[in-house]
Amino acid sequence: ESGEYERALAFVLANGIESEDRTNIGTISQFGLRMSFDLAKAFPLVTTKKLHLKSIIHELIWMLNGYTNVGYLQANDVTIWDEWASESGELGPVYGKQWRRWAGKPEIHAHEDEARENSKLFTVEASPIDQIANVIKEIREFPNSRRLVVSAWNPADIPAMALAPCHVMFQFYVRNGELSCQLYQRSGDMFLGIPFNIASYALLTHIIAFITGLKVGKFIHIIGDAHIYSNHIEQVKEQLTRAPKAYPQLSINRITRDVVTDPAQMRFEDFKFEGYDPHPAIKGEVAV
Ligand code: THF
Repeated sequence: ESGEYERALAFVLANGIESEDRTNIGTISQFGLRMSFDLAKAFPLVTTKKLHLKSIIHELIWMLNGYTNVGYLQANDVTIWDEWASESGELGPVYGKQWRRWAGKPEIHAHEDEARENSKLFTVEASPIDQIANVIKEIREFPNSRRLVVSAWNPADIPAMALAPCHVMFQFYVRNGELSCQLYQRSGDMFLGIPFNIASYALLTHIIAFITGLKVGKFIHIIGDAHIYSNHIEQVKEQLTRAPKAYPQLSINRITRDVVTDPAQMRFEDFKFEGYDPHPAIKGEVAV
């Protein structure tokens, strides 16, 4: 629903508690926010300031390809991860790595000894886990599953990451032929990051629905530490004077969905947004 983000933003502005933070910029913060967007109606692209859609789409394609180096982003003029990258452009084992190549070994239980004896588990053991492919397979085979979860929070890998995952995990839910998604975000930059994040997970839900032949349902966004940086307060006040407009519609341009079996095959040109008519952009510095 248009206005859902603005309500959450206004809530943090009115009720946020002044806090010091890792970046030393200072925030006002609230804990435990929830927003819900009906993807069946429209695509939740914030309208009270103009968003750079190109960055959002390329960032998601980048993650879905398992990339962790800003090279792909830079080649497409997307700079939003530059601040955290090493000289070679590396971010460490961040989202792309955990989504597509989680380096865990499945635990072998006693009752599986027999299966292990005679086959596959040995070969499976050492190979990385593709959580995205697994969740797509699970959606296809067991749409009612309560395990449609992808986790980016890998405690063993966190020390090597440029930034610990803000988007800790997401879960899909299928009912009545509709795919819904709920995200748990541990930390959310309400002015800069959150509008990007809403659009990104809405787009992810559309992509997975497209590939699995489902319609889109809801996107539910849960935020732990929801904060406004002290150097964004004026921008937020300006933004909240603006009336939300109608959201755009997304269509995915592919002749047949059967051609796409892996979301990494989606291309920038596949996504067509119609009716995005936002208020002007508002600049803000990103806290590093
Ligand atoms: N760190 C902080 N402080 N805020 C975040 O939103 C954030 N992210 C990612 C990782 N660390 C973060 C990076 N995502 C912008 C948007 C998203 C980012 C980082 C920066 C940004 O500057 N947006 C501007 C310019 C857009 C553009 O250049 O395309 C904007 O006006 O929206 C949360 O995922």
